[in-house]
Amino acid sequence: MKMSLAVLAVAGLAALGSGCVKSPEPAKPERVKIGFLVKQPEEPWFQNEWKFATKASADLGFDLVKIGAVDGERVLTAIDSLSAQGAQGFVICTPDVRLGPAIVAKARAHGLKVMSVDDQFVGADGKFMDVPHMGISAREIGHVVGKALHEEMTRRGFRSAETGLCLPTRDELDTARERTEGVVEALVAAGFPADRVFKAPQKTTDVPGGMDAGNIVLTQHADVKKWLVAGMNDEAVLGAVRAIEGRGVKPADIVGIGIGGDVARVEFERGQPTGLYGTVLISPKRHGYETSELLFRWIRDGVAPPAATYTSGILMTRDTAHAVMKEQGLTE
Ligand code: FCA
Repeated sequence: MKMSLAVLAVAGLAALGSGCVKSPEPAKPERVKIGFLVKQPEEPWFQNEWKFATKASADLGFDLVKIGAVDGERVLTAIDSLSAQGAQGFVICTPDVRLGPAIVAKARAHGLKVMSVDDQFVGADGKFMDVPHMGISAREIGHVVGKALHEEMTRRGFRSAETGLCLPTRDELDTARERTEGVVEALVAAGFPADRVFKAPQKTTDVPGGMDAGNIVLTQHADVKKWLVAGMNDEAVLGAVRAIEGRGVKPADIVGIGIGGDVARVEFERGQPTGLYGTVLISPKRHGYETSELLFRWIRDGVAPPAATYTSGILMTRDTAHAVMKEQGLTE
């Protein structure tokens, strides 16, 4: 039952006036229910975030509603539906960071707490919004990729003049732009010529999106003999690597290094090495479990999450993947 504002105000004044009126018993805390919305539910990274969020809900005792929200309309309907189901908040990787103001407005209207994960909301002024966030330390991870690409090309004896960096980009998404800028910064700092960096924008952030961008680069630079490949995630790199392999370039002449781990792990299990040489392993456990836990504690205990948390990554290659994952507790 909802009391009108006027009734509440009168009751409040009466309580103040009497000085000793007992405040009503606090409502019995309901069981916490939170939503976890992701932009690309089919991507292994997001599947794993959900998996670890589910683990948190079981460990800590709250209800979790997983929602694939692939466009703005679905995000906004999902928030209404979460509120109708009695949820008190949600974690979200939004399909478009510029939806931030609309998401926050709707969450506020329903009294829901919101935390962003992976992709940080951007306000109308173009700045990151003041919403608790957990993302990866994108530029540093890009540096790890760039340095590793250079080390491997040197080890294989590629000459710069015959080599190109094939780089699918997604500059409208900050975390993606910082990753790919970081790659180029480290590669150029190590001595790779800036004019051998060949970029193409990705329309979608999945394997086909990486492949299309890769094909554009390949068409424009058909003379390149050996390829380094980087991108915002494993999918982007794998797509571009497949495009290069599809033109008959041997895996020995391709050094692709992704960011993620889940897609690369499957690729590393293939019998023969492919152009996907390595990846920077990032943590869906931290992004799924910790964000849910932070939101849960915010709702239950009133403890707000840190303003921003940026998680790190670890380089692994086909040869070291097993050991790295074991060390991270991700495999036997
Ligand atoms: C973004 C990407 C995902 C993943 C995540 C950490 O949301 O789209 O693939 O890399 O950041």
